[in-house]
Order: sequence, then structure tokens, then C-alpha cells
Amino acid sequence: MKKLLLTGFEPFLDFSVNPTMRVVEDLDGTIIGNYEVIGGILPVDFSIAGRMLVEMIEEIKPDAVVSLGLAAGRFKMTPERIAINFKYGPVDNIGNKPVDEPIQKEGEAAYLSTLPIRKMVTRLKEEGLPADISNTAGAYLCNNIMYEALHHGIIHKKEVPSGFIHMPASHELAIEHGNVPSWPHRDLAKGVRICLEVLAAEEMEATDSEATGLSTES
Ligand code: PCA
Repeated sequence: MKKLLLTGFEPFLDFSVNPTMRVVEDLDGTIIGNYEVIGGILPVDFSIAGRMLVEMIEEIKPDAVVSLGLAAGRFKMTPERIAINFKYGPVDNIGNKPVDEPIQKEGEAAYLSTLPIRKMVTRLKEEGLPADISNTAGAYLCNNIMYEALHHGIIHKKEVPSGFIHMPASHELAIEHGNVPSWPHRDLAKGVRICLEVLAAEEMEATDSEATGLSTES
């Protein structure tokens, strides 16, 4: 069985609940296609979040990495296209407030998601959930860890599909916060599951074509 690392984030700023945590809890341990989902929660802390994700990747050695974050104010499920080599944003949970610092001094300016984001968006919409590709993950913690996972894959020459999905607030958060558009938790969890199913279907197709390739050669 292959392993898929699925991460969420703890609450931050004035968002007392982070819906990604509950989604990760729901999906942790489930089997989707050939993947066993292994959940992890990251801190909203510029000084350790990236390192923690890389440590999880090195320990679990996942075959795919999907990270989730809250984009309060968005109305749709939004797989991200690109992560940029910058740290910038509001003060994090322990008081860091970097201004335009690079994430990796020697890293590329940006990395593209290696998840099947267009297929994910198409399937989400077919299943009745509003979705779109997002062309910016910002420069806060979500961008930070998306960049770190992709950078780690590149420098270690690991062809592991890796990327990030931003989600709207849950009703639970919207009730507490008072001023954000929201989805029911079950739809957020369903949306993420659909994205993972799309990824799993791609993986199965790739495995099948490798097997076919082998049988024709032999
Ligand atoms: N969303 C923030 C950080 C943590 C989270 O869930 C972001 O979009 O960067």
C-alpha cells in the first residue's frame, strides 16, 4: 500500500477553528485507491512549519503529499497552482512577521504544483462543489509549506506528487467568527476526498500503464 501524507494547520489569527484539522482527522487512516492516508497537523509558525513538514516527509516517506489550508473569505475549493519563494504576511502564532524573506536562499523563485489540479477542479464541479484553480497561495504559511514540500522533492529528485488545496471556512468557524462565507464541514471533507480520489485514479493509471509496458517488453 502506498502512503499519502495529508496535512492541515492549527487555528491562527482570529480564526478560532481551522477546518483543515477536522478534515485531516476525518480522513486520517482511510484508504483511497492504493493510498493509505496519513494525517499530520502543522503549526502556524514560520520558524518551524516547513521543517516539520520536511521531517514528516523524511519519516513517513510518502508517495504523495497533499497539504490543506484555510483561505477564509474564499467561496470555493481551490487547489493551488504555484508556490513562491517569499515569506510575508500577518504575524504568525508565535510572533514572527517576516517581510519578503526568501523561504530557501538557493531555491527557485517558484514551484508549480505536481498534483492533477485541473482534473481535481473538474471532478469537484461534476460532484456539485464550487471549485477553481487558484493562481496564488499568498506568501503566508500555506505558500510556505507548499514551497518547502516541492523544494524538498526537487532537491532529493523524488517524483512524488505534491501540492496544496485551500478551502473556505466551515460553518463552525463562521458562527464563531461572524464574517466569513462558509461551507458545511461534510462538504469540505467530501471535496478533499474527491481531490484525493482523482490523485489516486491518476496513480492507478500510471501503475497500470507501467505494468502494461513491462508485459509487452517481456
Ligand atoms: N491558512 C493560512 C495559514 C494556515 C491556514 O490554514 C494561509 O493561507 O497561509
